[in-house]
Amino acid sequence: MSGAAEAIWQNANLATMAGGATYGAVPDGALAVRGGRIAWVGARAALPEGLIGAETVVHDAGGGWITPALIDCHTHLVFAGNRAEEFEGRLCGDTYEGAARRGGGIVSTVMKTRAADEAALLASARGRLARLVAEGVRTVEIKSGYGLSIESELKMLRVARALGRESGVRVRTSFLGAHAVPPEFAGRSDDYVDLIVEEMLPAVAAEGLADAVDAFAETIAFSNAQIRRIFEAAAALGLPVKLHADQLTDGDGAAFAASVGALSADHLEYTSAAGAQAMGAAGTVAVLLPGAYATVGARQPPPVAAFRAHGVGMAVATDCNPGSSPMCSLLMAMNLACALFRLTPEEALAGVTRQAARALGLAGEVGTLEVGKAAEFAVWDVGHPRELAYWMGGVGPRVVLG
Ligand code: DI6
Ligand code: FE
Repeated sequence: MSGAAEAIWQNANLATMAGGATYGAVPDGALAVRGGRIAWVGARAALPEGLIGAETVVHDAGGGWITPALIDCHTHLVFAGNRAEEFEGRLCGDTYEGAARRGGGIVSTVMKTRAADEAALLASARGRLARLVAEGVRTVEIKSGYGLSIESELKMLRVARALGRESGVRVRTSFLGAHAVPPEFAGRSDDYVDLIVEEMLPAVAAEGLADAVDAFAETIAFSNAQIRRIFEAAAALGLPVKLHADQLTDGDGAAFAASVGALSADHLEYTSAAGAQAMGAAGTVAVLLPGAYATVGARQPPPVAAFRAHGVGMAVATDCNPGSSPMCSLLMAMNLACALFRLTPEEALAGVTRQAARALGLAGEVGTLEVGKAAEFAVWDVGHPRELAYWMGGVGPRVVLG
């Protein structure tokens, strides 16, 4: 610690999410910021005098709660059009897989996304990002996967990067070329995997457009053997991997993700106890997506008890996408994770802070209120942090820093 802080926040309760007490709570705490980093955090009574200088701006948090800024670690934020018709169809007896098999589903969004230019994609995603930001989100993961051709995948990722630049939000991109088999490769999924490995991934990496590589392991998408090839190519390029696993069927996706050291395995409704155990041993984070669970009308929640038993960190995210989760509210995702998956409100808040940071490989940078981390936090006018998961949306933070 050297010199006075630029800013100090006090008259606040801190939910540091850094362990120790429940919520890592520090009642009547103080938080000091220097050079965009958290310089000091703790009980106000213990605040070192030297931190307050002539230039230090002292903020009054009004007795509210300060949490780390929220992190949405799984979104498909960039896409064109919407699929309200498909939603309606499901309510009249259709299924998510049925629509996909008939050329609807992901492929119908692919057609619209291919036809849209960067400006149009940017404009529609900008609105969705703004809704997340209004809830205190400062880090968002954005996947490609509605292009499924070299040019269109690059286009999506460029839009994601542009969104980060223009908004100041930390955007982490994931290349999801293996999201669906594009129509021109129907019946030739291995050839499409060749294209991903030999051309798409190298082009994406050459432009520095991906921070990670993702894939959809599912009977209607790609096999673990196909995805292994993609993940080997990712590893050769130094890119971490994550996996859409066991969403609609148990494809042994969790254990597969763990075996390749994936940062996260996501969805996981059909994951077995053995899969949860493998994830625990590997340190792979379980990303729970209750918006998708609710929207596709799934019946089996992810094995939360097994995740707890095996020490698997659980993140919570919106999965914002036009098909299975048309949701732009991370607070709503927290509420649904509690209501539908029985997470505790503390687990839900950890799921959008500390665990979400781990799922993105950003645990050293964001996700908790700890000295040295980025000074990105939100001030909430709530009496207790459990209210963030309790309200069904609508509790925006008063201030978001960072
Ligand atoms: N699983 C999902 O829930 C999303 N992608 C995936 O692999 C759905 C994407 C969509 O339906 O457009
Ligand atoms: Fe997804």
